[in-house]
Amino acid sequence: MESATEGISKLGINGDFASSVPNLHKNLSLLSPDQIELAKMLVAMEQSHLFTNWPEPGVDDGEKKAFFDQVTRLNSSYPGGLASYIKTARGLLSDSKTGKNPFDGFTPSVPTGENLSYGDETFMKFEEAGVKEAQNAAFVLVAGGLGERLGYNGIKVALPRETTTGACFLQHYIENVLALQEASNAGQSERDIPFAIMTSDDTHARTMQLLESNKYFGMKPAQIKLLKQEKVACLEDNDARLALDPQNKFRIQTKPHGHGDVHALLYSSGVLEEWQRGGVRWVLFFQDTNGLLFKAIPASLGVSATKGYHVNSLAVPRKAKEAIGGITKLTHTDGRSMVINVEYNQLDPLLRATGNPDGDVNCETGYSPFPGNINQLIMELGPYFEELKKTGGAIKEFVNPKYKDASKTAFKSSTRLECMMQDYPKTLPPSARVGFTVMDAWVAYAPVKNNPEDAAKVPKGNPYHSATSGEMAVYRANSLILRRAGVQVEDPVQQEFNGQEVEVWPRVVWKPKWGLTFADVKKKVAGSSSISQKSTLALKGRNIFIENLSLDGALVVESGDGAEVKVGGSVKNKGWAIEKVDYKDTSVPEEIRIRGFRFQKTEQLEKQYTEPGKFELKA
Ligand code: UGB
Repeated sequence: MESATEGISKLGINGDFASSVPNLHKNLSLLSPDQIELAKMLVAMEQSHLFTNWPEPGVDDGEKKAFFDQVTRLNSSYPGGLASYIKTARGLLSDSKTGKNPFDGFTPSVPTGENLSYGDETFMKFEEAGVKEAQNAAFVLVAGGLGERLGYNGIKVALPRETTTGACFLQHYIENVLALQEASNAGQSERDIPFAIMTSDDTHARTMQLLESNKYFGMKPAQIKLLKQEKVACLEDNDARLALDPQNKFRIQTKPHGHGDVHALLYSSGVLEEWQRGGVRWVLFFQDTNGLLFKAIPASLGVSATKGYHVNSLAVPRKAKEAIGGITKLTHTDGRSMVINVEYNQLDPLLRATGNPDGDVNCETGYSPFPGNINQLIMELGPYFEELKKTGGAIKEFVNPKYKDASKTAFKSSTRLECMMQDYPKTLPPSARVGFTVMDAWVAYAPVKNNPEDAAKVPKGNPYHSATSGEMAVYRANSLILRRAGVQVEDPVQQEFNGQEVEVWPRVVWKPKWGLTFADVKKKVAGSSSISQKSTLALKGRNIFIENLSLDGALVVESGDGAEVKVGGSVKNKGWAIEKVDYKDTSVPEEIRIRGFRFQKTEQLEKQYTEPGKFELKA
C-alpha cells in the first residue's frame, strides 16, 4: 500500500502548498485522495483561512475528517461543485457591491395571460381537460422551509388546514392527488400519480414521521419520494471566503439555498428520468401552506394542456406591496423579452428605476397591475428535462448581503447564495412557451405565512396570510362555491381574531373526493338548500348528495366509498360556536392559538355510513 506521503506527492502537492497552508499540509495524511483534491481546490479558491486554526495531527483528527465530509457534501450537492459556487458568489457579490441592477437594460410591462373565472363555462372546460390530463402528472411539494415568518415550532405541512376536521395540509394535499388520480383514471387501469416532497434538514425527519404515523394518508409509500435539499456554504466577505461556523471551527457555516434547489434535486436524484420513462408529461410544483390551491389545479393543468405551455405559472390579483412576486414582462433594449416573476422586494425598485416614480402601487382596479405569483408552476416534462440536462438544474442565483455601512466592505453577518424555483424560465430560449393563468385569490391562494403579530400589522385591505385568514379562506371558498352551485348560503359576519378582521362564513368543508371540481360539486347539490351563517357542514365521503337541506347548526356526514347518502330536511341544533383565543395564551396548543379561535362543539348531528348501499338522512 502506498504511504500517505507518497499519495500526497502524486497528487502534485508541492513546497508552495506546504508553506501557504502549513496547518493543512501537516494534516494531509489524515485525508483520502479525494479529500486531498478537495483541499487543493479550496486552497486554489483562496480558502486557506479555513485551516488557520487547525491543530497538530493527533489533535481533533475526527473533527478534521468530519470537516472534509462536510466539504464533500457541499461539493457534490451543488451543480458544478464548491469551486463553481465560490466563483458565482464572487461575481454576484461584486455586482451587489457596485450596485449593479439585475434588471439592467430591461423595461417592465404588464403581461397578458389566461384569466379564469371560477365556475363559468371556460373554467369548467379547462377543469375537465385538466382532470383528464392528471393521470400524466406528477406533483412536487417544496417543504424545506422553516417558515421563520410564521414562527411555528412544528413543520408547516403538519398544521391543520382547518380545525373543523383538523386535517393537516399534507393530508389535504395527498387526498387531493389521490382524488385526481381516481377521477383521471376513471374506467381505466389506475396509474399512480407520483408525489415528491422536497425537505431539508429542518423538516425531513418530521415530514417522514408525519407520513409514517398516518399510513401515508392513504397513498402507497412507493408513490411518495422525499428529496432532501442541502444547505449551502455561508460567505463572510466580498471575496467569497467561506465562513466558519461560530460554534465549531471545523465546520463551514451553512444556510438554506432556497426553493430553487428543487430543480437540481429532481434532476440529480434521477426522479425526473424515472418519471419520463413512466410516461409523466406534467410536473406540478406547489408550496407548503396553501389550503385553496387544489381548487385551482385542475383548471390550470387544463390550460397548460390546451395551450401547450412549457411553463405555466398560476397567479392571483396582487395587492401592491403584498409579499408575493409580480409576474412581469421584461423587455431588454436588445429586443429580448421574457415573462418572469419579479420578487416582491425587487418590484418596487425596478419600477422606480424605469420611469414609474410611485413604484409598487395599486392601479384603478385597487390591485397592482402585475399579477401575483403564487409559485404554483406547471412544467411540461419533456422540454423541462431537456433544459435540465443542459444546466444540471442550476437556477440563476442572487445574493442579499446586509452590509455594515455604506462602504459595502463588510457584512453584518455571513450571507449565502440563494435561488428561487420560479426563476427557472430565466435561462429558457425565447422559443419556449411560457405562460401564466390568473385566478381569483378567493379560490386559489390563502397561505399561512405570517405570525399573528405581523399579520395584524399588514396594510389595511391587504391579505393577512396568517393561520386565521388561511382557515377562514377555506370556509369562504367552499361557501361561495356552494352558492354558485345553487345553495343559499347566508352572508358572513365580520369578526376580529388575533387583531385581524376577517369574514366568518359558515364552516363548510369537504373531502377532495366529494368535490374535486366545480362539476362534481354541482352534481352533488340539488333542489333548494340553505345554510345559516352559524352552521358547520363537514362532508367526509364521496357520494353524499345534498337535496333540499336546511341547515342551522352542525352536521357531519361520513360515508364509505360504496355508500350513497342523500341528505335533506331541516337540521337545527346548537352547533359549534366560535370562541376567541389569544395567541399569547400558552395554555392553548400552538396550532390553535395562532388562529385566534377554537370551536365549542355544543351540539351536532353526526352520521356515519360505512356499509355499501343507498341511504337517506332526512332530519
Ligand atoms: N422552501 C423550501 O422548500 N426550501 C427553502 O430553502 C426555502 C423555502 P416561503 P417566499 O406564494 O406566497 C415565495 O419562505 O420564498 C419552501 C415566492 O418566492 O414561504 O418568501 C417553503 O417550505 C414568492 O414569489 O416564501 O416567497 C415553502 O413551501 C411568492 O410566490 C416555499 O418554499 C410567495 O412564495 C416558499 O417559501 C407566495
